[in-house]
Amino acid sequence: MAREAIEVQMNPFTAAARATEETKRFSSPARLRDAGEAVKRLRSEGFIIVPDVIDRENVRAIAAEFNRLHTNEHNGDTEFAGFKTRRMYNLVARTRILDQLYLHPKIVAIVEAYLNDQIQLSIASTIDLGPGETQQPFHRDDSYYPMDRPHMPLSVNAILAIDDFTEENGGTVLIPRTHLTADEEPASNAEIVTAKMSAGSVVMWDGSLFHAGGANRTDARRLGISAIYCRAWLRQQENQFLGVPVEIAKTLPRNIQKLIGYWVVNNLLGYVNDASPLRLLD
Ligand SMILES: O=C(O)CCC(=O)C(=O)O
Repeated sequence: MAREAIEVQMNPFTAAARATEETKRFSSPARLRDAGEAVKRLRSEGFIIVPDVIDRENVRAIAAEFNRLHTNEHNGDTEFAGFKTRRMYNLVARTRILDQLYLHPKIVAIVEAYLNDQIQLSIASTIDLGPGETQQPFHRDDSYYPMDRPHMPLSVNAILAIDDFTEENGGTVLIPRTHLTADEEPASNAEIVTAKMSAGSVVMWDGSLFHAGGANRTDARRLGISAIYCRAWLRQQENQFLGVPVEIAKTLPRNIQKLIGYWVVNNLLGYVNDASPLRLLD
């Protein structure tokens, strides 16, 4: 047995034991290196747009799937959720059509290289802005982690555009560089950038960046799919263990099982009877 493996068994708190955690990445070292430029921009600006992540045919298939799944019951009942915005949660349990997004090699490599940590899916939801929707209040996704700001990046949101995102139809609005500040709210004269991108592209931002869904001034809907990833040792926004019934969890691809939390983190977090929770799915 390798020295490190023995050490892990003996004492999970040693440097060598902790170093073995670095093997828990979905991305190859080459992919992580390729993410370098995107990571630099995420660090400095707080957001990036990755063009053409999902091809047209798959975008059309995803649109058709949510046309089927969404009903008007999914409209919000607060200003934050949007009275004219349909949202559907717990998507891992509902459809397999988004596995291609959750584990997209480019997206996952950017998240892993940026957080430089083991990651998990915190929440996956649709955000479908209806005509006449007003702009959502600016907010930071990671506000539910009560830490002094600025702090280390904890999460990355990735929204896939199923319709083209424009200034008119409610493309996400972002306030550059606010992930680096401790401000309670954005300055009234802050620069605001709209994520203008074609369907199939993805806008990604650090969970500390101020942003909001834009106002939809068109007569068509604007559908985005949001996948928020976070460090694997944080509490997920959605409770994936209850949200995804175990009968479904057992049938998921291995990396999706890991991504929703069936994996040991930092050698000690999340095990069952001293073994990986994955064993319970086999
Ligand atoms: O739909 C968008 O563009 C962003 C929405 C958002 O940030 C949220 O609902 O928390």
